[in-house]
Amino acid sequence: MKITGASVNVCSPGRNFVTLKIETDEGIYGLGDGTLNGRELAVASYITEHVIPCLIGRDPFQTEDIWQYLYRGAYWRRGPVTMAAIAAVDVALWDIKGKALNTPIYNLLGGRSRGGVLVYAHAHGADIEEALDDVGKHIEMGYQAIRVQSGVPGLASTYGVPKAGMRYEPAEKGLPSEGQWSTEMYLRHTPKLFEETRRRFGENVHLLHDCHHRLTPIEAARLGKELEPYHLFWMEDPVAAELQEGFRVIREHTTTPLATGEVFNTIWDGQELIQRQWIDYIRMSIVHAGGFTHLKKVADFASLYHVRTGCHGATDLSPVTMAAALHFGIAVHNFGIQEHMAHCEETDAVFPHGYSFKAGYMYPGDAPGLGVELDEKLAAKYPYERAYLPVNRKLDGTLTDW
Ligand code: EZ4
Ligand code: CO
Repeated sequence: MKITGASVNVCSPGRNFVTLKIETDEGIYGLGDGTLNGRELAVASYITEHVIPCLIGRDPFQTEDIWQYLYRGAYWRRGPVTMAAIAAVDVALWDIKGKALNTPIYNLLGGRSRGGVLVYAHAHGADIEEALDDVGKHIEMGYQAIRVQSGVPGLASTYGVPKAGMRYEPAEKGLPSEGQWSTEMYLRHTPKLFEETRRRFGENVHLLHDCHHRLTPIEAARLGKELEPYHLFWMEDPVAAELQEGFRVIREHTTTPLATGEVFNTIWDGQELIQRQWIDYIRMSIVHAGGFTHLKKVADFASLYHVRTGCHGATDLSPVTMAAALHFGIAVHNFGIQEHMAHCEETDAVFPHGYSFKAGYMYPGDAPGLGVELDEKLAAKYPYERAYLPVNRKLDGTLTDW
């Protein structure tokens, strides 16, 4: 089999997505997601201008060799743009492989290690009451694991909480909006949020929380300690993780489990975190970390150190990545949990898919390959619209992590 052509689709059914389609001489094609929130066109251009010309004529079954060719062959290694482009190619090739062999991708990754993929949903509210009502709604929907975020008294906006009456979608059209941040206010508020959540819902639901890279190690250590009575499934991204050693301080002070890595691109971003057992869950995703070929190696490495997977799965990871994550999650032995932030109706219509949700678990479906389509006609009705993630400032105006 030979690759005969490839094209990049950029569309915006509710939000922007970058999708690669690779075609072969046998009429089989594959899809890959290359969406990088707020930087979509950089990946689209990287793939179109620099990657597609090198793919034509290659055997799509050679996923390892093509991965190495794109990674080592670029000379300029790693980084979110490069790794999202490589992921788009890698996932499209695995989709082709599955379709050609007439089997779902999970069978090529080791088969089923479990019956379903445990997912967690997002609950949020402007204050604790609203957040708790949202937790209740998600429990009614069948979720067994729920991330809880709430507005912080005194701050005009907070990560993870939508504007009144809107769906939560971090990227917004137009230039970046500016959020406000106060660590003091956040640290005073957050233990109360979880105290109230446990009081209302008891111990029979997994609770998660995302600090979104905003604390210093010693601040995160304090929060982790104060959250211990509420037995979180994890505390996510307590600190920005460029400095992996920052996690050592947190780890020395608290038994609250730690998760990080949604912004990592390769194992080299989190190798020490895993090897030193400073984290419990690695959040790298298929789209931002080089596809199945790289993420499988990350998971196998992590398994040696009791670290489980907890892949990023916000709405900026397209249904193509969601399907990929479910094949991955059902197959890898050290799977932990999968994030599930449901897409809007427009997105689901543009990407018809076979995966499903039932009673807290998701299932990849049994279609050959990924089990996701791209309706190109419908996608054309939603042209790209420039959008950015917010930036964040402390109360005195200092730019800080968002
Ligand atoms: O801010 O996907 O855990 N989920 C997250 C997300 C990220 C966005 C960034 O594009 O942190 O909401
Ligand atoms: Co996060």
